[in-house]
Amino acid sequence: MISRIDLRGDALPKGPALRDLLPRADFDVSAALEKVRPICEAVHHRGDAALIDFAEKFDGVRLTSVRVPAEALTDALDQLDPAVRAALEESIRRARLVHREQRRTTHTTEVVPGGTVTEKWVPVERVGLYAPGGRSVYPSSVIMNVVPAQEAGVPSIALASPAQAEFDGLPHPTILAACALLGVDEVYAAGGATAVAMFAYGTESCPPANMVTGPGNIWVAAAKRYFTGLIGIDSEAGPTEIAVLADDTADPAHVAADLISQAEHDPLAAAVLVTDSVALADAVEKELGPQVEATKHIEDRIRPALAGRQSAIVLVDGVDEGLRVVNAYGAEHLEIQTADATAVAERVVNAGAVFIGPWAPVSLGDYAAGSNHVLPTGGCACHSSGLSVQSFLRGIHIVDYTRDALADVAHHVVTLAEAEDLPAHGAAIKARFDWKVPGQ
Ligand code: HSO
Ligand code: ZN
Repeated sequence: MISRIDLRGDALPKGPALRDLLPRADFDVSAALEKVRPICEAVHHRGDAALIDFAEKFDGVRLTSVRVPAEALTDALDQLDPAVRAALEESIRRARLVHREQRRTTHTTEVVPGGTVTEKWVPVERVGLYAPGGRSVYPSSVIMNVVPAQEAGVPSIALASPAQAEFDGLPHPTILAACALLGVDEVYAAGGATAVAMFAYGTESCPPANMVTGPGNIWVAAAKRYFTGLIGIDSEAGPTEIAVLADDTADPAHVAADLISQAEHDPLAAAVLVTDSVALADAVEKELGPQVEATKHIEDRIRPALAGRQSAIVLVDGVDEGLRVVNAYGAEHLEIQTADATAVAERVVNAGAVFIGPWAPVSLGDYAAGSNHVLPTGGCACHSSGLSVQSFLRGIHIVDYTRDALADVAHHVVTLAEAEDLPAHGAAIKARFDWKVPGQ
């Protein structure tokens, strides 16, 4: 069901070649780009009318309005199962605890007497959040997007999620209820690339946003790439990934359950076990069979995900070699299930989020650890972080120099301007000192 990659002994390459040996899903965003272009153009030119036509075509329902009426949000919350409501509230509470501490304070550096640089953190003014529908209706992702935006102080937050034919063209009721719980009242029924285009360009009913965040399929990722430069994005999220670094102290039943938990998302989801224990590899593989049988999304997602080229059991000589592998892979989620897991986790440098030991499975982080579950995929953990308050802030440098402080450094500025053959830069300094630059 799952392939093996044997990187024991000399099979483990020393340098960057290692990354090429590791499994990864085919997720070709550039190929999808051409397909989303006409959709984005139609939304640009025809606004709401295009959104309504696309909802009919893709979601099978004719909308009377793209904006979701306020009563639909309160109705959804009233009808929400109380246990689901309690779980969402606890998830929100924990996420707020963590994200609140990510706020940044304004900081002033006195570079020289009379010369200061202040870094002021300003939230993005308007953000459009996307919550998928269809295969993945995740109110938890609404929380993971809204909470950091709110804690960052974003003044205008709107959310889009696909129209659902079975709910009269409204987004899924649990998505609406999550919005109501979070105090987000500006919600649109728009899906995939059309939703990203709606936020990027704005339409009659939806003002444009400065930034779009949120998970989605390849069309959402392609639309985000299409608009890069016009709007900010979080990341081009690809299929979810779990890597587990485990030794013979790990419980194979737990490791198998955790691998399956993320394979459940998508046939392209990646489940990777890195271990120095052949006994554990065999035991996990044995566990996978009955555990997969006992769960729900077997044929459409879990089996293809585990059997796909993106998933594997990787055999290594020891935990040190395993660390090299997981650092080269840069998993979205990385579990450390080894002896002294805390010390091993300290040596991880590339991962979206790290889960330490037997009591911190990825599912906990998906819903209720307090951590964010919008994380870099496809190896992007090597250069990017998950969604946080920081994602919604801009740091603005404010430069404040007195005459004396400028005079003090003027000759250096003029010298560098001349070295770069930009004399007008130097002239802007000289003009302030009657063309006589002190120190020259
Ligand atoms: N594991 C997904 C998030 C999620 N899981 C939502 C359940 N619902 C990507 O981090
Ligand atoms: Zn998940």
